[in-house]
Amino acid sequence: MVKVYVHDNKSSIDYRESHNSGTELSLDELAKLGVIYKYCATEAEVDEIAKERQYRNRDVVDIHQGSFKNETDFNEKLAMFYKEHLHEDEEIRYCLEGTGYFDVRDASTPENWVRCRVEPGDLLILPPGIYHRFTLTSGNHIKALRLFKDEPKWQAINRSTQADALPVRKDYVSRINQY
Ligand code: KMT
Ligand code: NI
Repeated sequence: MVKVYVHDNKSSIDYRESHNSGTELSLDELAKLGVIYKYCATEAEVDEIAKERQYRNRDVVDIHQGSFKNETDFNEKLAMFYKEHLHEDEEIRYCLEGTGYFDVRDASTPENWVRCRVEPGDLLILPPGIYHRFTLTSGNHIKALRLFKDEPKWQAINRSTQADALPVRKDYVSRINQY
């Protein structure tokens, strides 16, 4: 079951540590950021969600030290995932094995990150336009399903003033402000 809390914003400590400030958020509060959480006991339940939302493609990523040529490649990949970014499409991830942190920006306190710790069975749907980042936990391993629609226009756009001005970002911000 996912655990959701405000990140302590302490950059001096390895980003794979928990960084729990002590303030927990409910799933309703998470939903106010446009992030949907579902627990799926089986992959058949994931298939249902994929069908409803018309996701026809998927792949599996297995992220741990051993899946990379060397430590440098591993660290570079982690650094890339941890860069604050958005997508023009939803990001749907289902944790199969291991654990990971999805950090999403809080709408009311934009300097804060809301950290979602996922474990097997947890499915997260991040809305288009939300700034977020990902990292492993100190367990250093996640195996996850990534869902895509037919033609995945799925690209990470790093945070910048240009990204702030994109229609997808503006739409997200205006939707969030209506809650
Ligand atoms: C992303 O967009 O940050 C990712 O897809 C992270 C890897 S999925 C566990
Ligand atoms: Ni992403």
